[in-house]
Amino acid sequence: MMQTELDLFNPASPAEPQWIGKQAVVLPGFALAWVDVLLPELRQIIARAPFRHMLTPGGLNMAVGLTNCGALGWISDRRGYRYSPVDPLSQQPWPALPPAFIELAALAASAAGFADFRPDACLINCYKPGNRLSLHQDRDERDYSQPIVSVSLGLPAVFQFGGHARNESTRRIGLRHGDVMVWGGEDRLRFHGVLPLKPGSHPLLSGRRINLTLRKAG
Ligand code: MD6
Ligand code: FE
Repeated sequence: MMQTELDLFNPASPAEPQWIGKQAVVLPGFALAWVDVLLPELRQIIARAPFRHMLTPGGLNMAVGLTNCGALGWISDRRGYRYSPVDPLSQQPWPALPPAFIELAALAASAAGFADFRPDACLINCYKPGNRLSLHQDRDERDYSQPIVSVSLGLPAVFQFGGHARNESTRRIGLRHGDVMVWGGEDRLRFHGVLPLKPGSHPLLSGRRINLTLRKAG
């Protein structure tokens, strides 16, 4: 079946919010003005809590590199998926959420109609060419009434946005450097994933895509 792809890659398309659900929106370029602040913060976080390939409960290493900042960090191992206040690699608390991450997330959430969003966790994913994220739901957080704010940096990716059952058809959404996606409410538990990253070179992040997802986990 043909799938329609939102044409966010077309530079001629307006940088206006693109609603992809009743309570899910892409804010093209929303984070561009923040990149100069976000990248140095990211470098410091990664120096203390490096990207690693976590083990799935099934015993496979995830292809996407992963780390966290904030009071809680999302982890996976043989025992399952959960949030932990401690980095299992260092046995230390995760690096703190930089104030700029919190401000950006709160501003984006309010632009999407979610007032007073205050994240306590930021999952940081690092994709290399060929890496994908299979369809999943985000359901390890305590309060599904809180939205998720996702910030895309580096190489562009194609995001899959599905329904409330794994077998429902998915829509494809192009996400570029600086795009922010916010989703919550009735769209909060939709299945979603990322198609294999195409090779490329980004001026700031070279051959990588980094995605931040800011959540209220606890
Ligand atoms: C990614 N994002 O874009 C992976 N989950 O690399 C997610 O899995 C995600 O972007 C929930 C809400 C927004 C997201
Ligand atoms: Fe997710």
